Amino acid sequence: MSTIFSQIVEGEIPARIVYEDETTVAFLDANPLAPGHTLVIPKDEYERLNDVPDDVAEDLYATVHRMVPAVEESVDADATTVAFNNGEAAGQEVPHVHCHIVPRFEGDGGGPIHAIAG
Ligand code: IU
Repeated sequence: MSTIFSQIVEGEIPARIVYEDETTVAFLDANPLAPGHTLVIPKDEYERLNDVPDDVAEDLYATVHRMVPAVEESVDADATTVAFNNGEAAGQEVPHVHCHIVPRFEGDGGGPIHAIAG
């Protein structure tokens, strides 16, 4: 049984895909913590960052690096919180590694890491 994110990769369920290359996809979070909240995932299924091979990790980081300024620009954010919930005890709900890029705004009231909780 594939993860919900694999189903997005396969086009089996809809998502607002904002970037795609051979190994990674970025799409808008369905329940955004802020407008423009984006998730970056490897196309292949790995539960945790610990499971991701080096070459895929490089591609994943390259996509995050590319998406951060794009996300900030798209919603005129002042900053971004960029984080992985890596494992259940850290609040990871979807067992397919994903990086949150959450737009942040001056005075938005979110803490440095608590913006990602849940
Ligand atoms: P977490 O780090 O595993 O807690 O984050 C999962 C995220 O996936 C969370 O922000 C959800 O809103 C998001 N998400 C989604 O975008 N589309 C879905 O179909 C499901 C979860 I399920």
